[in-house]
This record gives sequence, C-alpha cells and structure tokens, in this order.
Amino acid sequence: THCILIGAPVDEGQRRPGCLMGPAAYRTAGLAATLQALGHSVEDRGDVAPDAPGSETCANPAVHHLPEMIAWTRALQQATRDALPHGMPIIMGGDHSLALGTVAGVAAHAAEQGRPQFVIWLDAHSDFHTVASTTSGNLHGTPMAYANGLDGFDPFPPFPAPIPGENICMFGIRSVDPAEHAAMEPTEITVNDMRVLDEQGIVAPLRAFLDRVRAADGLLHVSLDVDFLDPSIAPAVGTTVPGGATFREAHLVMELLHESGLVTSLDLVELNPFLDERGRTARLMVDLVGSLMGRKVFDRPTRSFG
Ligand code: DIR
Ligand code: MN
Ligand code: MN
Ligand code: MN
Repeated sequence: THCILIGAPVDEGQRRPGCLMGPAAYRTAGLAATLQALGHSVEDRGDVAPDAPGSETCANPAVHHLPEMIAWTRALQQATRDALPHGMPIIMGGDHSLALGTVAGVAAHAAEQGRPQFVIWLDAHSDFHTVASTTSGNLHGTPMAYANGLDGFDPFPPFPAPIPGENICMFGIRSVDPAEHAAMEPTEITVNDMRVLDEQGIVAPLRAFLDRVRAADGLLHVSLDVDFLDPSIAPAVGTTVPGGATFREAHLVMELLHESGLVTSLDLVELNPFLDERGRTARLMVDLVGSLMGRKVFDRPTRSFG
C-alpha cells in the first residue's frame, strides 16, 4: 500500500491545548518507519495549513472557534480527497473535529467513484452533536452527525454525500449526551457500545459489519479516537473515560481490519502529547497502525468473510 501521511494539527475542536502536537508526536514515534518496515511506501505530505478563518457565526452561544473549524474542514476535505486517488491517506490529528473535513473528503471521493462509503468509528463518544445541539461547544463532538447529513450545521458547507446510518458502525461507545442519544435514535447506525463488546466480544460485531462493506464493494474509513482505548493504556487524551478497549481488543480490531483488506483511509485523533508519559500513547497508536497495516506474529489461515 502507498501510505500518504497528512498532518492535521487541529486544536480548536476542544478546550485542552496540545492536540496540535499530535502530528509531530506520530512522526517522532516512528509512524513512517513502522509502515516501511511492513513493506509499504510512505509519502509524508506535511501538515495541512488552512486558509485564514472567515467571520461566520451561529445561534448556539456555546460554540467556539467556528470560523477556524470551517477553514479546517474545507482544507482537510480537499487534502483527503486529493490523496485518495494516489493511496491510503492516514490523517495524523489533531482533535476529532478534523473528521468534519476528512470524512467529507472520503465521501466526496466515494461519490465520484460511484461506490458506497462506510465508516468505523472507534471512540468512547458517539460524536453525534450538531453545531446547534452541542452544550460543550466543542466541535470535536460533532463529525458523525455531519457525516450522516443531519441539519444543524449552518454555516458549515453542506456535507458532500451524506453517509447513510446503515453504513456507519461505532465501537467502544460509553459516553453519549442526551441530545446525541435522541439524534441517533431514528438512525440505522450500528452502535456497539462497551456493553456489546463485554457480552459478544469484538470479533462477531466487527465481522458482521465488514461482511456488509465487502458485499457492497464499499470504501471503508476508520476513525480512531485515542479515548477508544482504556485510559490505563492510553493516558494522553483530554477526555478520558474509564472502561475502554484493552490492549488486545484494540490490536484485534486492527488485525481483523487488516485481514479484511477493506480499509481505504484512516484518522488518528485526539492524541494530546502534552498529557503523555514519555510517548507511551503515541507509540501505542503507532503500534496499532502497524497491526492495521499487516504486522502479525503468525499468519492465520485465510477465512471467508461470507
Ligand atoms: C461530549 C464529549 N459529548 C461533548 N465529546 C467528545 O463535548 O460533546 N469527547 N467527543 O472526546
Ligand atoms: Mn471522538
Ligand atoms: Mn472520544
Ligand atoms: Mn474527544
């Protein structure tokens, strides 16, 4: 695979400074070398620089950094869309608001190809607020609702090709605000919260979704929020929530994604290196990318996905 690294030092989607150091931390932790050691070619396109922000406003007084986020969204949509015909974009965040742009970019590309877009959201949070509904005002809590085509995103550009709920699958969810819960209720989104993972494990729900992606010949975007992981193994995130995925659960997700051969783009989000313990979380995230891109101890017999 030709891996295209894109730095997205977005820090404006939440209130705890530090995510802007994420791209540098991934580079320092050896992301490119890890990919090359697995036989991939790597192109680092550097950090995206958005245009100067405009002066957009919205009715919700809680929202902060709206013009900056709109500028990031436009720039990251373009950067992701530009990269997709050439390889697999790996977006190094940056807080999760960057997915407003990256998922828009992959959706635009998929529409151009005439193929359906699927998304796997690995996160403690559902990120299903709108600009209108967010009470924290942190736009990192909104990208999934934007991608699903919800109203309430003025004055953002309209989402290019809204992704139907059937094509969205969440894992690791354990923190959902009331407005998000209400907004998700009528959708067909598959929400594998931690209770599902406790009861069924990660394998069966993930394979069920991957079977659907394969059957539809879809493109698959994976958005990996550091807080998907349990804080005991991944402390470097502003919004830790107890009870997250374990080390092996996380690697197993990545290994199954690799074996599926379906992943076409990846976000790495919410890493805050300022909160890290000597690069521990950054290294874990890089190791997880290694598993996603084919690192394994022993090969497994090829398994049919249906
Ligand atoms: C909360 C927390 N739902 C909010 N969200 C996220 O502020 O909207 N934290 N995404 O990481
Ligand atoms: Mn998130
Ligand atoms: Mn989160
Ligand atoms: Mn978050």
